[in-house]
Parts: sequence; C-alpha cells; structure tokens
Amino acid sequence: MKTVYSPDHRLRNAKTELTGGQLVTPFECPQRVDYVLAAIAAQHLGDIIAPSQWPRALIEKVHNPDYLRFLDSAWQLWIQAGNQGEAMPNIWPSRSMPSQRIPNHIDGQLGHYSLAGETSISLGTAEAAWVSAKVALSGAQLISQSEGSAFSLCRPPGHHASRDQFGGYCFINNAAVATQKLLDDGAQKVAILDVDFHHGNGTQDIFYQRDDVLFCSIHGDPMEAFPYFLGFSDETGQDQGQGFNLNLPLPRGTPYSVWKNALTTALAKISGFRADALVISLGVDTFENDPISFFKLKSDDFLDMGMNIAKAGLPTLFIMEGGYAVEEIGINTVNVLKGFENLTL
Ligand code: OKP
Ligand code: ZN
Repeated sequence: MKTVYSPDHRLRNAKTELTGGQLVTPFECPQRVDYVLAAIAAQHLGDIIAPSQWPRALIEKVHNPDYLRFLDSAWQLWIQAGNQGEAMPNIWPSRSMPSQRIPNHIDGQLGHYSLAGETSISLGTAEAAWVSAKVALSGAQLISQSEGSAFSLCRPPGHHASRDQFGGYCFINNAAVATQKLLDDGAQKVAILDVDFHHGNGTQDIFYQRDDVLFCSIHGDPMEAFPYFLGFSDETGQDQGQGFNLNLPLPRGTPYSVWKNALTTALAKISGFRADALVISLGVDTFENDPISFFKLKSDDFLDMGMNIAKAGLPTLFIMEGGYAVEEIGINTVNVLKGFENLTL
C-alpha cells in the first residue's frame, strides 16, 4: 500500500500542552511520524509519495472560511498582542454567555474558535495543518484512481476539529476533507470508521445531518474520556442524517476481545450502508501502554484489526490520527495496514 507523507509536518512543533495544571511537551509530537516511517520501511509496506497541491476550496467544503482565516492569522495576532508563550484559549462563549459575536481581540477569537484548551497554536502550526490536509486529499485521490487502499500519514491529526473549532491536537479535519473529496470524485456514499481511542467529535458533527456519509466510532466512554461532551450511543444523526451515526463507547480497561465485538457491530452497520469507499480514522492510542488512554490492545491485536477491516471489501483510505506511546506507534500502525493487506493480497 502506498503512503502519502510530507516532512513539513515538522512545522507543527509546539512546545507546550496544558495538562494536569502544567505546561508539558505535547504528546502529539513530530517524533511520532519518525517511528511510523521507520516501521513502514522495516515492514516493506510500499512506496512513500509526496502530497500534491490542492485548492483551498476543497478544505472550505468542510470548514468555514472565517475559521481558516483565523487559523492562518492566529499566531501573528498572538505575537502582536505582546505574548511570550504559545497561543492558548482560556475563555469561551459558554452556557451562561453564549455569544455568537467574534471578538476582535485574539484571546476572544481563540475562545470562539476552540473546543478545548490543551492545544496551543505555535509558529508553523497552521502551515503544518494545511499540509496534513493535502496529505489526506492526495490519499483520497489514490483511492479515486482505483487504488484498493492507501495510507495518509497525516500530522497534526484531525478528527476533533469541527467546521469552525480546533482542539484535542486537531486543526483541520483530514478525514472529513478526504471523505468529501471521495464524494466529489464520484463516490455516492462513504463510510467513516474511527478507531482512535477518542471519539471523533469533529467528524461526527460535520456529517451529522447527512445521509451520504455514515460515521461509526469506537472509543473511550465520554463520561470518562476526552472529548467528554460528544460520543454517546444515543447520538444517531439528525434530519436527513438520522440513522447514519453510530457511537460505540467502551469502558476503562477494555481488552481487544471486547473491542473486537464493537468492530463487528460497526462493520455490520457499514455493510448495510453499502458504501463505495471506507475512510479509517486510524489512531493507535487504544494500545495498552498509551500514556493518555485506557484500553488494553496489544501490538498483535492491530494485525487482527486490519484483517477485519479488510473483510468489508471496500476501497479503504487510512488516515493517521492519534497514538502517543511513541516507540510503539510505528509497529502498531503498520500492523493494521499489514493485517489489511494480508487479507486483501
Ligand atoms: C487527540 B486524538 C492529556 C489530556 C488529553 C486531549 C486528547 C486529544 C487526543 N492529559 N486531552 O484523538 O488522539
Ligand atoms: Zn485519540
């Protein structure tokens, strides 16, 4: 399987993440990709190709233009305001003051355009997010050109980003961008299966009212895990999209034997949907030693995961999302892709 990759992901190299009341080196770091690339080479997954240039209009199909302009300008505004550290939100239009106005001040804009407070915007963050979206678009193009599968090695990740909000390490929703591209290229229906430990709230929200995209997600119960406010099993879609959203939250300590039953449920739903293509939001933070998650998958389990995904029999685009046990992210990710290929070949 071909991998789409750009070294420009390194432009996202924030120094600070707010966690536990401290500013720490972000879990979502450039070294993650180094380990995935090394495993792709070691396991002979296939060619690594550069992304093409794509029009901004393709990203504007799933993100608001004003949000994208905010992303492009945030760092400069933050520095102009005299700040020393990295840009982080600390006030939001919340329940008791639900304003729709977009403030002039960067502090207000950060609150308007964010859904969580751990993720800082640093020099180069917007540029890296754009490149990550291009990696997703080029992966989608491979699928549209009849490649049976492809891997978009996106970084930063995307599934928490909504139409107009960043957070949870995500800025542009790569899976949503790729899904929309597959539809534009002629797919009638696209299924998204999000296997990252965290619920893909942004992806769900973007497609929640649509019946041409089925969103399925297996994740840590939001009562106990980020993003806390979306990802419950009673969220099944709205209006035209009613019945086209499936959430499968699972408890702390879930082993693969249980996780696999949720996968079977999701794949049955996807089979009934009769999609033309499948997009996998591939996070491997379900791994037993992930530092910020609480499932118990082992490295070999990711091989079985890939095999079972292949059984859907669909053209499949894998989009990199999370995974923070940095030394194992390579083998775990490539195990999914190898497991998929072993059944397809
Ligand atoms: C992004 B993706 C750590 C809290 C982490 C944010 C998690 C974002 C995960 N103390 N909160 O879905 O892997
Ligand atoms: Zn995650």
